Amino acid sequence: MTNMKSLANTVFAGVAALLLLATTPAEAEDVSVKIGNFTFGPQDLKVKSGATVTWTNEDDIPHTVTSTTMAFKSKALDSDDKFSFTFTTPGTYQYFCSLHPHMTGTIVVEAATGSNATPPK
Ligand SMILES: [Cu+2]
Repeated sequence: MTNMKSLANTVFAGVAALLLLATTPAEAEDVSVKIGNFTFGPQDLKVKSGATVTWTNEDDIPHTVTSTTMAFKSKALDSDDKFSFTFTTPGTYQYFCSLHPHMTGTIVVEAATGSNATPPK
């Protein structure tokens, strides 16, 4: 009978672990934006709250990632330099390159609640 009880405990632990997995909020996304040819790509990006966006400069001249509200601001990124920012507050974040202000991009951060937070296109 001891074995049965131990088996039951093992099964219970397994079920508990599965439940924990199922109820843990979705893993925060990691999203990449490439900077190339004087363009942020994708230029308009929609992410869930908690997502970390990483910009990589693939141009051979420096660029920056500068929020219009100064919510975030990179240093001048040389080739292959990266800049990351984690968006924890829903909203629309517009940014540009302070060296080439015609380079612009937008990050839309949505609340990370429910699986239907993103309406189908
Ligand atoms: Cu630039």
